[in-house]
Amino acid sequence: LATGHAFSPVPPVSSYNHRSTTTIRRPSTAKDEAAEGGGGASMVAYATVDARTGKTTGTSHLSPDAIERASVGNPIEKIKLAKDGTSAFVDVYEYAARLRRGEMTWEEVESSDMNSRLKYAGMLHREKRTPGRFMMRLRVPNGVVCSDHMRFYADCVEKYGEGDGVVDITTRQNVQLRGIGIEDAPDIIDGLHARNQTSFQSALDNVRNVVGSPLAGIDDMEMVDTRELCNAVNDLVSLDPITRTRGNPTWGNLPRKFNVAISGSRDDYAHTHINDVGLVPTPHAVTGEMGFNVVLGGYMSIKRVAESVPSNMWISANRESVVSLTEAILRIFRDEGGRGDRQKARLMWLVERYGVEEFKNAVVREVESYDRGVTIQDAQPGPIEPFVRRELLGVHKQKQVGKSRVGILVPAGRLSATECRQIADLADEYSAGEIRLTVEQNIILPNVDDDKVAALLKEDAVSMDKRLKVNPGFIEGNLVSCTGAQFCGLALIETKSQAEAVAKKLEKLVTVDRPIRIHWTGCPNSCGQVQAADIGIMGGPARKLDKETGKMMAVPGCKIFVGGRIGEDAHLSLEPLKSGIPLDDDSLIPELVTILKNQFGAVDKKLCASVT
Ligand code: SRM
Ligand code: SF4
Repeated sequence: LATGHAFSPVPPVSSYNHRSTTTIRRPSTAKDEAAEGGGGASMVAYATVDARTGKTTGTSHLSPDAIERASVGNPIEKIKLAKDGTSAFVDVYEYAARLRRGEMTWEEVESSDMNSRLKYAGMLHREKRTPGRFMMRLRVPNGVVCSDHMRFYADCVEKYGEGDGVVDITTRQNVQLRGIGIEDAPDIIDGLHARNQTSFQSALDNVRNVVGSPLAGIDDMEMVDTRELCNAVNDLVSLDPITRTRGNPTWGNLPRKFNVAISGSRDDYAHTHINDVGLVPTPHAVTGEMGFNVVLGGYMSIKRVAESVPSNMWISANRESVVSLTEAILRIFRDEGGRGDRQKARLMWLVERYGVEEFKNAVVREVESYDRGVTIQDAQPGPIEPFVRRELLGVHKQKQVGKSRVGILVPAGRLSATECRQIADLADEYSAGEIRLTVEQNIILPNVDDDKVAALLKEDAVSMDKRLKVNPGFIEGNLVSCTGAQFCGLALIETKSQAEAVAKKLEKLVTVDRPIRIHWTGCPNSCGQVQAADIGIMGGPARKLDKETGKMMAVPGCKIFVGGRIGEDAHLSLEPLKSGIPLDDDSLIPELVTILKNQFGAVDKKLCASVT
């Protein structure tokens, strides 16, 4: 696990509280000039240090040019300039204290804090669906947690009831706690920090959870153990170099979110092709040294879905190289990335502005300026012999003799408090307390003694009538779903519960002979990565004949994407095969059955039964 640095709400005594605000010249606009009586540039003031924490502000790390552009940039840029978010966790403590003392209600919390700035503490107000309640997003580098974490998550959410108080495993191998009230947040933050985890800087314009291989250290086909590298990148972005507390303001005012994935094997479990920075394990062709080819710019959004592009860079697979490369790209992105249109602010746009070769040169120059002895070489040739991506669910031998990994389905990544505790108990009994999370929103228990596997499979918590399963069907077991309308205000449809229900129905109707990855996403942001799925279901408008009135009426619907691929042969399916499909069983299920039969070789269950 990453190095622990507990948060202290009391600012450490330091020597750098010398300057709390500064001003820069802002390019004059017609409006500014009119306000100032015409002529001359105006000035913009921003805080450089938060006196309460002694932490520098995110803005203070930006280049003057970036600050100038932010000051005339999109509304989020202006909010970030006006009131920096990197010390917003202190406001959480202050609000919580006042709420607990009955001095205010949550409705009186400043709206920009409630709905935007507290995201810097990982707290996302679910205003539209559960007003006053927050989702708290953690950072779980490489998706490694333990039984104590699971029990703590259960304790955090349980009081909010079975409906609202749940724990989700996310598509970034991460954890989100739900139902949280601000008044309880300090205890959760302290509890996380005591357990070497944090929620800080996990949302808004920050680096997101660093994804690695869920089989790190236990895989006989492993090329790189990604755990130390994910922890190192996580520490880079979430550990303040001066105060040594969680949350690093240096990377706290990026133009947009920033995703890093480090793969450990040819399976590419981390999905390098859909991350801003993807590290693809590749040995050096001449020296044989293990390293990474670097791919850049992959992302999904409403306006654009882009697969990563090769950057013609190769780095050694060690901590110093990985951190230096990430730092260099972050520095360039932070200071030069777009601050205007948020739909054009992801890394890909900057790479395209430079051109790949020029961007590479800029990264090389930046890394050289650190003078750490890190070199960037040209990309190395990838392997040519065929490779079949391996499954994560079920029981598989590890590289350690006598040990197995056991992958367990968590349908749509959703866990109740009870299920969290069941997983913790299983982990204590069979995997020395360790639990791995996957981007498919499932879990793996590593290091299970071979002779204990049979007992594990007989455990009630994973019996076939329960949600958690070791050997689910090929459809049910490969479900991924974004949050959807139960909690997400952007959702056009409910996802997780429908995803689970539809998968069960499909399992009853057809038989397939291989895993079929059905992903659900509630809106075009594609948090559920539908373009990478075998079959992707994206919320969208639909119309259906109302039998009573005889008129067409708007109903919840979807677009269906088919043919996305993951692994070495990754491919994104950019155009939907079908649009405007109503979500009801009469419409969606037949469409899916047809697709499964025509494109994935599915056979009717009845037909199968009659043949056998
Ligand atoms: Fe996402 C915004 C949930 C992975 C692309 N995403 C959101 C918000 C924060 C919107 C909101 O404020 O409600 C969602 C919070 C809902 C909630 O209550 O949970 C949300 N995204 C999620 C999660 C929880 C889906 C899940 O059920 O697993 C994932 C959390 C990952 C994590 O642990 O940090 C999640 N989101 C993704 C991914 C997948 C990935 O990273 O591999 C993507 C596509 C990849 C990418 O980012 O390039 C993704 N989410 C977006 C976007 C579009 C980004 C863009 O550049 O426009 C948004 C909208 C935005 O950021 O403005 C968004
Ligand atoms: Fe919300 Fe849309 Fe992301 Fe689903 S895809 S979690 S609906 S933003």
